[in-house]
Amino acid sequence: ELRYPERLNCAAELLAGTGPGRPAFRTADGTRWTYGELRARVDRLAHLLTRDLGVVPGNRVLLRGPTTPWLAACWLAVLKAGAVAVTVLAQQRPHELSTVCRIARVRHALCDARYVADLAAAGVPGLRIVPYGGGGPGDLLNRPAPGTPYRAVDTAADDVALIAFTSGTTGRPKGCLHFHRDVLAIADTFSRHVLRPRADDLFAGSPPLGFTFGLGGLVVFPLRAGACALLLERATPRELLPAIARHRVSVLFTAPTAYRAMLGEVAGYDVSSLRRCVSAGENLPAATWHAWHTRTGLRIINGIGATELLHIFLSAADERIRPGTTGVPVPGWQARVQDADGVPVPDGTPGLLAVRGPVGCRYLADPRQREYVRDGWNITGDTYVREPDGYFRYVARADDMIVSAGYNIAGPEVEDALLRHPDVVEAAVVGRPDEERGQVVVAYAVLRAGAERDPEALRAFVRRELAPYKCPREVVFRDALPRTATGKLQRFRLSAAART
Ligand code: 3SK
Repeated sequence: ELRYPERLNCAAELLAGTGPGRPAFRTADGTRWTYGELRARVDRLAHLLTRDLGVVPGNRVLLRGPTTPWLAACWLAVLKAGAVAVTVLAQQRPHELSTVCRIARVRHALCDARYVADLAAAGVPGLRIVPYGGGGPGDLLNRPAPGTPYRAVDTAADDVALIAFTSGTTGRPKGCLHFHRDVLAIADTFSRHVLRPRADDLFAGSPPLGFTFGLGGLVVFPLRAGACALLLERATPRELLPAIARHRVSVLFTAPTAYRAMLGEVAGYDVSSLRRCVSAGENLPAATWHAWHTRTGLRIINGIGATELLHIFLSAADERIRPGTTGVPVPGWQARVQDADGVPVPDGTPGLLAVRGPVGCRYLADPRQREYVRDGWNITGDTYVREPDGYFRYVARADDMIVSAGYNIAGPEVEDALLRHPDVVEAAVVGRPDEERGQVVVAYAVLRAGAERDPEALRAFVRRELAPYKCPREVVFRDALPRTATGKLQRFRLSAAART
């Protein structure tokens, strides 16, 4: 069981203990910050927040910008000053930003100078926008600030440290409150027991810091381990491979889509520095795991997490990895599969994944709390099977189940089959209402460049892989699939398209 002192400031904890000369952050253009420099910059920012901006403990401060050391420093400074970080994605548009500010009652925003326009256009009444970087008027980084250490605000372990927003795949945002102890708990469970980082590791990856997958993997885990993170403003699959090779990255965080996209080119890069590859954000098909393993010799650590629970709670590493499964409960977490009434179902039977552990879901003023937390269990909205050996296998998002002529069809199973076709790069499967069968299966596929768009050939391929009732009635080719800013497939858009 994790035990933290009653009074705890997680930013102060994350910054303490590592020698001042050790590397903390690097960037692709050669910037290097040591822990000593990071601490000094965080302290200057915290002084400015308190003295110049009048931020007091409990105030919610919006943070917006691409993944840079300054964004990470602002996040740490807000927490060190006892305020609450509300991190959004750089790509979010004005109306999304205004919704977040309204729900979270944000009054201050620290915004990368290059991203101020959209935030200003959001027109949030009373919001004070302070740009950082760029050197323009009012640049936070150019303000004179005391060079003295900032004494961290004496927060309680269960004071709110951050509000993470999730729109899931449906588009109605919910703010998830997380405590100071939660931030350390994700490092002391998944990172400590599954990832097992070393102080000489260099972390990198694609998820932005506005997505808790990225916040954990690129800030919290490296700092808790006294390690270094390469913070990449641009981390598309194309940019990741050269960065891994050039900077000798050892721990990689990215999503299945990116692993698949890198397969074709990975042989052309020296990725021998990698020792840990983590995948989350969506289901990792066994085919992708094997293809990456064949090309690199690396065993991807699959995991499932949730913004509601801050980070990964089911996973496995090394020899415990079973491709095609997500893994087992991370030490400190419990998981089970249950029916709609909350009764556990036997092993081998699909049901709702329910988890509990050191971090729980606390939606900010949202009645959907009652749906997510039932009898002390967090119901993630995923359908899973627990195998008799205790491994959890992903079946589908609970609402992605397609029911056709009485058959339950899990979209991801059909997607896996499509992805086994050598020409298919991305696949998504949805149900379309059908008078006769209730629903029929519609597949959307992205093919590798130059491949022939032949729907019948793909349908025949799936029929060879799966029971005929799972075969898509229709295959639609797209250049790309619709995804959220954090890379999650927007299945609802495809479902809507399939209906028209
Ligand atoms: O979506 C996930 O699997 C995830 C993983 C880690 C942290 C947060 C999330 C939402």
